[in-house]
Amino acid sequence: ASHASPAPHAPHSLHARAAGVLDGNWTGTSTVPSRGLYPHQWSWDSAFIAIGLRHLSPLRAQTELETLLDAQWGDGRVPHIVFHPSVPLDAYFPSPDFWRSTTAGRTAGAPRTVQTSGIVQPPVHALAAWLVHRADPGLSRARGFLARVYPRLAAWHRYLLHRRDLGGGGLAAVVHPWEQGMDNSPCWDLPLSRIPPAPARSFRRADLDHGSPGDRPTDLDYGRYVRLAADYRDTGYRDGTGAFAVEDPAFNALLIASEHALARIARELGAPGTARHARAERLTAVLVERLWREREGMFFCRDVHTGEPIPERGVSGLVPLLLPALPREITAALVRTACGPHFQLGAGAGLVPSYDLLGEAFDPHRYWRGPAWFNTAWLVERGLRLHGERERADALRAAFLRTADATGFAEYVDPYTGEARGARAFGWTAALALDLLH
Ligand code: 9WN
Repeated sequence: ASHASPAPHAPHSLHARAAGVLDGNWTGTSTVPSRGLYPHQWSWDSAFIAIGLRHLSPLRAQTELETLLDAQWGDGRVPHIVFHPSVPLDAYFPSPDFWRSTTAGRTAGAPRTVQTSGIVQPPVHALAAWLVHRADPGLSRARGFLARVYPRLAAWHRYLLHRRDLGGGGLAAVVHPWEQGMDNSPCWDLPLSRIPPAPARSFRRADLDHGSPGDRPTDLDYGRYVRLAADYRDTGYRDGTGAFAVEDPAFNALLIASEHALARIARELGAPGTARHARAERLTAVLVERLWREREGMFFCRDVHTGEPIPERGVSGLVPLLLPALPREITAALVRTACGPHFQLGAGAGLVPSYDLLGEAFDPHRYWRGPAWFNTAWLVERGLRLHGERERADALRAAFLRTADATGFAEYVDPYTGEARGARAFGWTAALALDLLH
């Protein structure tokens, strides 16, 4: 634990303001990413939010994860959105009437009493559950927190490692850009180019009520998102039939990190965790074998339909740095790449751009095509610290806190200037700032 703020609980401190954001976004059972733009519960947001909330209220952090896992489907998938019934349908698109989880998702075991989306997001949850437990083991044991979440998290990982092994090589594939969480990353341009867009008049983009069009994905991207999601829904959310399938390094690295966390959870519950640790190590080797690019010094996505690597440098290709079992020469190469011309860690705003600064598709303002995001900075910071890169980790942490503070906890920022883009008072920015303050 480190202490970046001398007076973390002073009334107007960064700590107090971050806590204020999380209080303002709390609904009673979970936390919304943003009151305006994202007024429901999002899967990987909740995991990051729980990691910060544990420093304010371990009970709320446990509840955050429990609420999400209560919406798990019978086949093990954890939906990427859990809808709040009291929020008007037109506040966010796609809304429950688009996903129709309770009818279209019936065969896949969608819950009957809560409306959800039918796709998933990165599995940060077991890692979050373990960190939440560690914040207050007494409360966690008294409430039987780990005993209750363990079987659900195990089923979640089983779903990803079996039903989503669409490439047959042992990694999980995402079937929609929203699943990977970096919606309009240039990494998706090639596989998305094969998808005929749904007509623009067939849907209404509620996001443009809150976000500036230049900061958000384009209408063409949205047409393709809608087509892919509607096709998936129309098969009853059956896996293995869709036109888009990609093995992504960050998604799989988070699954592996969470598998290590599940091993610790198993041990805490009195079962040996050794088999799970061994599996996480095997998966690390598979990740390297399938996605590592020695020449570029980073991981690339792989298009399952062509079997080819996708030649774009996204921040997702640096996230595996957080894995403990990576070979030393790979962690060294990742650090060199992060600090090199494509990502310039330590320069500009001091965060990590979401995409190659030298890439043709680079745009400093458009969402995941260049802006720096705080969750990826947190993940890279963790990786740097794990592999002994203390000075670089300290600098990244300082830049994170400075920028979160200066932007009112922005959703993302211009990677050169640190200027705020997207939503403010954003959930995971506040939560992860809190985490880095402890
Ligand atoms: C679609 C909630 C989510 C994040 C994603 C981010 C954005 C949604 C959107 O917001 O995606 O899921 O409407 O753009 O890309 O990572 O989880 O914060």
